[in-house]
Amino acid sequence: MSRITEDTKKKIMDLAKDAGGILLHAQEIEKTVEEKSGRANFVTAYDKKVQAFLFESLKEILPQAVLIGEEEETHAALPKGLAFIVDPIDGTTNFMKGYCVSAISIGLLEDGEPLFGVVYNPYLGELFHAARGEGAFCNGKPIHVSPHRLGDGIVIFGTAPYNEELSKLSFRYAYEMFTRSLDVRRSGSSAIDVCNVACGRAELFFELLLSPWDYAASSLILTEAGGVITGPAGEKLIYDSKMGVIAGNAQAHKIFVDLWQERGGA
Ligand code: 2AM
Ligand code: CA
Repeated sequence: MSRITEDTKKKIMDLAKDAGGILLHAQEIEKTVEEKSGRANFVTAYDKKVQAFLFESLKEILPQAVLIGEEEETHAALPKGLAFIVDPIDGTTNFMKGYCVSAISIGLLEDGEPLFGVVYNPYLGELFHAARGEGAFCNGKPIHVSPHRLGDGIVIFGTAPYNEELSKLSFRYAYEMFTRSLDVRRSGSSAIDVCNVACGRAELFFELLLSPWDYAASSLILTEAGGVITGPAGEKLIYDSKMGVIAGNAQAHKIFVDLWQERGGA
């Protein structure tokens, strides 16, 4: 039995949709862009605005939960008990460019493990959600990872543009996975990518460095959809530091992890 009520779940899902409206109506985004540390790492006034909007409501929905969001100056340590881990805009570079592939991501964790997750893509009006032990859904309909083998599948990858060494390695592994699949894709929103694997549109996703707010919600959606999500060597996901993320149906996931282990991650 989930510890959160249907009413609470609905409130969080409605909030993600309302936040999506802010993205759809955003104007003159490029004028509000600031660079954060490192390469290809941006924030817009809208990232901050959406986070403030989410935090204000989440505080009312579950006052006992700690709030952790990408756009804070300093992040609270992941506590025992309840914590929201929020990415107000996953796919900020796309958002700046008007590329229309970005999402609101809200993960709720209990004792460091995902309990509930919502990813909302306002451009397609797709709301993915999952509660631990209760399955995964897209717009209320149950979703499941694809039954297809990697050889008949699509691989989505992220390029980790903010880390030169990992970017090079990402392209090497992208080529390796390309040769074992039908083709590769790169979207710019890892939350949407993992949800696309969860609903069977692709068989595998990998990105060699992500932050907990990128996968706090989507990782639960993926596992509740019957998929497997770990670090590149098969290690358990953690939600209090950055790590690489490999998500797939069991067969596709194993092919990546086996290759990574065989090559010692090189
Ligand atoms: P963002 O758009 O919220 O920043 C694209 O490669 C994926 O990586 C997106 O999910 C993006 O999330 C995330 N990302 C971008 N910059 C990052 C950084 N410096 N560290 C970790 N993940 C990052
Ligand atoms: Ca973000």
